[in-house]
Amino acid sequence: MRRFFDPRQLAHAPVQELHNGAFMPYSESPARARDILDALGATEAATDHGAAPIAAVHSADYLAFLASAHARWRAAGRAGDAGGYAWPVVRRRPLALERIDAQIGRYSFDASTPIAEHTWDGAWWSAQTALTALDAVLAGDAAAFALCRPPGHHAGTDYLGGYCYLNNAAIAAQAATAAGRRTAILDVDYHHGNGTQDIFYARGDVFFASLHADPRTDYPYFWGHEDERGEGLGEGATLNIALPHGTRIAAYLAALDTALAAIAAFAPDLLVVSFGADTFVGDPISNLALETADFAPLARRIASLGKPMLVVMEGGYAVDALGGNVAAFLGGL
Ligand code: OKP
Ligand code: ZN
Repeated sequence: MRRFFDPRQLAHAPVQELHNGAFMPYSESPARARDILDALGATEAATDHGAAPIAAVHSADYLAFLASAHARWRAAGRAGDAGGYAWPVVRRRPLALERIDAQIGRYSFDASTPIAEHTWDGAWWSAQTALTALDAVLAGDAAAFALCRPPGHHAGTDYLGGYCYLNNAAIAAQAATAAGRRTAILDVDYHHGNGTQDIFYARGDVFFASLHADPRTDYPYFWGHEDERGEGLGEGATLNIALPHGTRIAAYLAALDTALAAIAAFAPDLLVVSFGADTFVGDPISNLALETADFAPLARRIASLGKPMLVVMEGGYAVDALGGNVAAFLGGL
């Protein structure tokens, strides 16, 4: 299987500084990609597909914001990485504000997603890596792996959050759809892929299924509840399965079978898998209980759908085990 990674993704290297001057450990680090690369060996770089496939998912105003946010933060006399701390959520009317601090609130939903000097470049090449791996699948490969980093599944049309800036899986799914493939997305990261869900929520042409920790107990809290099933033309094209803490592989595979049956009923001809290894028992920010050896049967079960498959990397924060977990998953394909 061809595996894609672009070294320019490493340029995104945020250091989160809190407003009291303390530094917060930032889980989504370049070391994650390095650990996966050590386990995978050789990878192929991305080719630049330009802005059009990204603009097919994200709004022009959001992209202009993201590309310029760090420079404007600095121009406003601020130090460190740009980060949100005030959001227009409580009965506020939509306002077109110029102040960078206000715009960060407008275009984000959490305080854990700093915009560093080279975030735009890293996110750009992460998306291009997904598009390049998609090309291999469109050309006939049974599967391809995009080592995307920063991840993408929490980013919506016009917002960042959850360490995500550009939604790599959604950008690839949209490009596959534009290429005439009926596309389903399966999200098996520990966290609900709220951005991906939002992007396709009112559309019936792309199916979205997600297995994740119950949002009543886990981030991102405000999405991923099982009664969220899509709306309008997308009614029934979203499937959410919420799992309790401590879920092990047997119960996980049973839930996966439910998602795979729904995907099979949609009859896609291409599958995008948002793969997070943060379902691992040793993950420092998560609470499911999959073992390294579980990732191969998990991947095999997904592959049993028999659809051409693009695997896009999302989360996974047990850095020392991450490469082994990813290798186990890819080995199972
Ligand atoms: C990204 B992905 C702050 C907690 C913030 C954010 C989790 C983002 C996960 N103390 N948690 O889905 O792996
Ligand atoms: Zn996650």
